[in-house]
Amino acid sequence: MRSTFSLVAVLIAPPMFAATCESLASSTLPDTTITMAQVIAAGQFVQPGAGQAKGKGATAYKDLPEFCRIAVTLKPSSDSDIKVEFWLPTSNWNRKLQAVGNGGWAGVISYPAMADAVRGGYATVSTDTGHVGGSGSFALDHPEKLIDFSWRSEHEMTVKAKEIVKAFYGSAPRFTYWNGCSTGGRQGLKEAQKFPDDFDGIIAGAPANRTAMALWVAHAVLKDPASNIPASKYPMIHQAVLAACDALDGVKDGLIGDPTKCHFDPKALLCSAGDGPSCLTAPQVEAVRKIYSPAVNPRTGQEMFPNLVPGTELGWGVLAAGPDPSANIYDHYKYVVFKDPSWDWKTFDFDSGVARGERPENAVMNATDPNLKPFFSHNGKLLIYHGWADTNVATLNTVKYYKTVVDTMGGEAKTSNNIRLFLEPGMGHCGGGEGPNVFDKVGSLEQWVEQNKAPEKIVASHSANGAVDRTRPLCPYPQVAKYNGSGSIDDAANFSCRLP
Ligand SMILES: [Ca+2]
Repeated sequence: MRSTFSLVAVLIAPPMFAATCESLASSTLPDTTITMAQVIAAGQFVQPGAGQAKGKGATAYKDLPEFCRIAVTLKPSSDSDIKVEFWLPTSNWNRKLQAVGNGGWAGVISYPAMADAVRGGYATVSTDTGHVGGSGSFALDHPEKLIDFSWRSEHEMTVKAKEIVKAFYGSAPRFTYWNGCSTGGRQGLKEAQKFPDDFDGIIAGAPANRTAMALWVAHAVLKDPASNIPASKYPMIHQAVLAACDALDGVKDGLIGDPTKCHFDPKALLCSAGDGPSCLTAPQVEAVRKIYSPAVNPRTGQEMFPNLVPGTELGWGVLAAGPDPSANIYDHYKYVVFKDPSWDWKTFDFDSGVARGERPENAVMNATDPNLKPFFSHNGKLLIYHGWADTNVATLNTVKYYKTVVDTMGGEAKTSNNIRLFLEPGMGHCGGGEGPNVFDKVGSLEQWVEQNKAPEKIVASHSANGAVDRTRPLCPYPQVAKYNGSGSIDDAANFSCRLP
């Protein structure tokens, strides 16, 4: 009996592996050099490079399961030098592939995000996007490397990852997902727009898909010393905004549910005489007004880039601390748009400078194409999220993109099964902040893709000192979370998603 049972088990069990990890070193893939193929024992991964120096070495990865680690260099153009790693769990693979995105100018493999994916049972892949280091200087005189960063490395790694998965496990992934925020959000949008067949589902958080908002804020606050706003005043301004707008959503909870409804005039904080820690000088009032106002073309008066909203004040240091604009954006204009490392942001003209940025060779990073028909046609799902207190990427920029897609694709009824936007009151850039900011993005997307269960709400939590102190539903835009009128305002169960 026992031998019969064993035989049956062998016959019905699918082969776990089609190849050993080490044997994948001799795989042949186009434009690809395989530089490593080895099994990393459970808990033994050590992050190469700077991460170790920052203390992100062995301890951060000691809970990782055993996986097959494959490193390659891709050369789709003569100037390309794209590093990619594939991590394939050697047991309990969930038969899915999760590609993970980058932050800022990338220049590094996203090891922590890969680790999260492998812990969840996914095969995963990440790229450094074709250069080393977090500056945009690589793009100067290297148009092919700029293309690698903008979209080619992500697409190429995904195509190769599907091949590697098949070679190792003997079957293609049942589902393939993208998970990224900031630059990773932009990469996700670019994939949906340009390579619609790469993914079944895409998570695009706070997509940095096109902006000069950072230069607008720099011009408003940093150009004239009189307009500088000391960081010590951010909390004071924030409290004034909350006093004016917190209750507009029906609940006094320290959060502004819909900042577009908040019309706070900083003139209310004007110092009666001189300057002081709890008031703003006249030039500071004007600077704050400009932060809350969209960037406009000085010649035509046309709005060009959406503004930061009231409620973002605690994060203004990102763009307004000075003495220069945030490096991510400054680098873009130095190395990509003006191709001059000594270019001075103070000379930027919001008419000709923006037009220059829109020239095709300078706009390769933009991910603004609203035509997602090919992605929707194969039932791809795009889950976009963005914190309302984000100061790196304007939340309204994402709202604008979402609306453009909905309009282009025939209205909400026709698009809500393929694209949904979730806005998080009080959440910062990709996470953190005063509002609920931890939520199961991947699980929500998977239910949508695999069970056709579109996310009607996603419960998010906020923690302090390691304990959850508030939960709240995130709602598909344009719905917002409304208090039902009774029960704790810290319990998601007492809120419903409704149209404002
Ligand atoms: Ca509120």
